[in-house]
Amino acid sequence: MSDPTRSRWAGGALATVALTLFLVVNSAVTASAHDQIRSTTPADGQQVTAAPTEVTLRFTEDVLSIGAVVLVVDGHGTDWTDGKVRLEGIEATQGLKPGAPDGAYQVRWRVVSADGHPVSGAFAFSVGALAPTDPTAPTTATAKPAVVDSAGEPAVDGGIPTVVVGIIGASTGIALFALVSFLVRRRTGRRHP
Ligand SMILES: [Cu+2]
Repeated sequence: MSDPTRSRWAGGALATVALTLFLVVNSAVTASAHDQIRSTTPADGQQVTAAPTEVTLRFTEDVLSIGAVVLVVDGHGTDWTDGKVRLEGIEATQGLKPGAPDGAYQVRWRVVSADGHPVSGAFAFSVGALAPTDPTAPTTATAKPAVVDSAGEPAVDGGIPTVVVGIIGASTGIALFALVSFLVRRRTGRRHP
């Protein structure tokens, strides 16, 4: 008892699931290709005794030599950067003017990651005895820098997030189920022409 309508339905469902799976995996790979900030000098939340002459940001991959901006802003909103960002491999280094007073500083940065997407974020440090504070955020100074991608979504910190792994797992299961159903229906159809 052949049912070509059901068989076609199964084929269509399989194609849909396969396409969904492809898109999910593809977007996960794309997301993980963004450069992530790996470390900074001074470190986020660090208290240094004397004003640094420069700040350095290190990324997971080379940053493109275009569109990089680093601002180092004190509590009054004054930017203490001097000259342009120097980009070398995974490092972006920004010189500072001498004479920056003791107090809290926020480093606001934006670079173009190796895959061509802009990534940005901010971190804080302090000079002297004061603990670093973030003038723009109500959270504590130890808050992690907000790394976002071009779509404004938080970038992945160190690999594919758990939810994506879950989606991939679920999609794979559904795809396998659809494939098996499809093959079973085809075989059934052949046995009963
Ligand atoms: Cu990207």
